[in-house]
Amino acid sequence: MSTIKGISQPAVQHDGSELRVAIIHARWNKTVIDALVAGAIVKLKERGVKENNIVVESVPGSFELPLACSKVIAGAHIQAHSNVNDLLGGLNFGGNSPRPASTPVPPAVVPMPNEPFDAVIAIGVLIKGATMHFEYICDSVSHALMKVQLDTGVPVIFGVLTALTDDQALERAGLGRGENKGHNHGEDWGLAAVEMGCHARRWSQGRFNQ
Ligand code: DLZ
Repeated sequence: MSTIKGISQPAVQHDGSELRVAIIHARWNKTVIDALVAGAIVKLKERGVKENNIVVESVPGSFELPLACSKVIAGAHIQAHSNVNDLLGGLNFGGNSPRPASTPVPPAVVPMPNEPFDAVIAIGVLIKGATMHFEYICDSVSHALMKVQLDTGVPVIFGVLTALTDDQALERAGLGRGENKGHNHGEDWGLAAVEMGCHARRWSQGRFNQ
């Protein structure tokens, strides 16, 4: 039987080519995490996000995700306001004067993207165990991630699976062990990051759909 559940496609295909996105993932339940992170990256790139505008950081468990998202968002703002060229401006990498033969060729200065993040994807996999740990972490992490996005104004995509069994988690990463491989939700999170990143830029400029 078909289902009525699920997301409908946006009216336009969002262009991520100008966006900078961070993926922060936990390392608990790594098999599932790896598939979700890979799925998110595939869709970010498919929507045009450039490889050097995708930052991936890991933390031990899902409980650490909110603080990590908050710090990474704040760090990128500081990075954006410090001018890398100013820091290198005093250095002379050769100029016009001849270089002695013994002097090593200086490395090329690779421009680092130093823009704030347009969106952050927080990825974790919580699988219920025998104790109440699961309930406490699910509840606190989901509230805290919501708080981070409202406090910072940067979209935080909720990529935290809260599964009752291993199989539920595997199926939500497209790794189902039965006939039903399931769907990789990481892909949806990548698309959501591009869509929300584009919306947030537009809305913050006071531009709205007619
Ligand atoms: C402790 C714990 C447990 C029991 N289960 C999970 C889990 O299923 N998924 C996950 O991401 N993290 C788990 N953790 C670790 C906590 O999130 C956290 O890293 C530790 O309690 C240290 O703060």
